[in-house]
Amino acid sequence: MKPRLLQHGRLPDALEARLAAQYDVHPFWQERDPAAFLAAHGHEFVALTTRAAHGADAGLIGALPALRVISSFGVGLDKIDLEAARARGIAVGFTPDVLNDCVADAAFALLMDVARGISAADRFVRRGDWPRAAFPLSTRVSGKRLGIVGMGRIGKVIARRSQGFDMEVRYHTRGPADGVPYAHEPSLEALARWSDFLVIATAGGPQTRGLVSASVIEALGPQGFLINIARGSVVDEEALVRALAAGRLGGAGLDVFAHEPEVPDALLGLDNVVLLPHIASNTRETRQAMADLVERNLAHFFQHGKVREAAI
Ligand code: 8YV
Repeated sequence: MKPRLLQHGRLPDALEARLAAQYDVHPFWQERDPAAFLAAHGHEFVALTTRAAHGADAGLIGALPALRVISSFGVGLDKIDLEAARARGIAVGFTPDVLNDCVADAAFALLMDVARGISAADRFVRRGDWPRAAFPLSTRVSGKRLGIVGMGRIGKVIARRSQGFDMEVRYHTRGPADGVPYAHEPSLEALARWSDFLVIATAGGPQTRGLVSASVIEALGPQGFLINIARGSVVDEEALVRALAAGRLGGAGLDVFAHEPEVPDALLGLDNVVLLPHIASNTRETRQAMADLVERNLAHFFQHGKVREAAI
């Protein structure tokens, strides 16, 4: 008999087909009354798939008393209640590392775009403004100072990318990271003051909520640029919008927002902001690798009792 698997949120089509061949999958995202479904059928499921955007909260985990394994499509764990899983001995698999390159590339795409005005210049050409006016001067990237918030898997790749642009790197984490050749800055505000570009590459969740506060944004200042490929929750979004609108921050490149898919209206008219719909890992190659790992984590669990890439 195939293990019964609850699918929380859509997954890439090919992965859904592969999972359906191996597991007795129920598409939970189609349920009109999820609570009633869980009350009647929650006890049937031994496996759960989810994605970073949906996670698995204590309520869902609690409604699945036979659950043994969660396999999440994504590296972010901020929406999975790891404590609830740990307390029940539920294995949690996720997809780290395979997305580092594409997320770091996206951070650099945003950085280059917002500094050089690439998207704004594209709009300028399309509007037919070129024959009538000169495009305003932009900001040099090469040789500048790059501050990185978080020096995990993705932060390290962003730092490596920056070496091709002869940038000086410093980073902020709670304590210095092992084996990292860049200067550690214990104060995030001091790092922001020093930085030309501040890139957020730290995990979301309660520990980092609002870490990039109004005073950090002020410290980055009117010549500084903020890049966020992590989670919207890490930034005080209202303070960010106010600073951008008032010219107290040079610009921002954002892949993530506090209330996705909502983007603050005030940002839509600003030319010093580049806005992406949370696509940093969204390449065919990386999504394939993530899908493979979601499948492999489950297969490994059912063969060996533990997932390949364990979050806890
Ligand atoms: C994806 C992400 O967009 O991995 C993450 O944590 O935020 C992105 O890679 C997401 O996982 C898809 O839900």
